[in-house]
Amino acid sequence: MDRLIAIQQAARERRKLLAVLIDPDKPLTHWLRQPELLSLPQLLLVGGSTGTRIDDCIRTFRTLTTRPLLLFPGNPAQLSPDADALLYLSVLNSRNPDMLVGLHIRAALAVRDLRIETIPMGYILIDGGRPSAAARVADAQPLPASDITGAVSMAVAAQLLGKQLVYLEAGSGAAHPVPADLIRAVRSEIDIPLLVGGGICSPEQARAAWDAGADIVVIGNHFEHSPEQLPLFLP
Ligand code: 1GP
Repeated sequence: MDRLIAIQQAARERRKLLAVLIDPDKPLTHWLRQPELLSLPQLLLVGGSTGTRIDDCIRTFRTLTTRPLLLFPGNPAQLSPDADALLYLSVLNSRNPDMLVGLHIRAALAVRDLRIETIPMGYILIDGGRPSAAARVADAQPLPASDITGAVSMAVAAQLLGKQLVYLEAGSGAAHPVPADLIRAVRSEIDIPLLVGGGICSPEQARAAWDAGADIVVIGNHFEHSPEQLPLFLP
């Protein structure tokens, strides 16, 4: 099934989704020990700021779950033909043109030849209260969490540029998740589905993001330490 259509349909029907982020460079044994947990979130994102062992990771998780596996690459080495789709993301507040379009051009033929669904996504870094690997790797200056106009402008620009998703990212392990007022303002100005992640480590924080208008909440770190809590976070 077309993953983007499924996400758009869920957003239209106001069905909230949980995505678990799997970083191939981190220990994955907790998932191997309890693979049944992987059937609980609606989506699995695979990638990280620096990781390279994507192919093996996708193949392993393919044997553990039937859930869609979406590539969430930090660099063009993080591609795999065995994924269900690729989030072809541009870091909109990067100062490095490579992160906006340069890497995409260099990887374009390889991406086309993967023959998997490719979903253009605007990725917006919001200050989460501590330096993030995503901001470092992307050479981006995260927007202050109070800069609602800036975030709305970036998200609307993403939509006008033809992106199909917008991701508000506070950074993995953020001290503060993206605030609800910022999510709400962005949600009210765009029509495309909205992902929110970074620093979400309680069911209440996940609920607050969904209630503010996130269609998909993305959680990585917390489930690396406490995968057994996954059932508590379901939308
Ligand atoms: C990072 O938004 C994701 O790209 C998830 O962040 O690891 O803090 O949950 P956490």
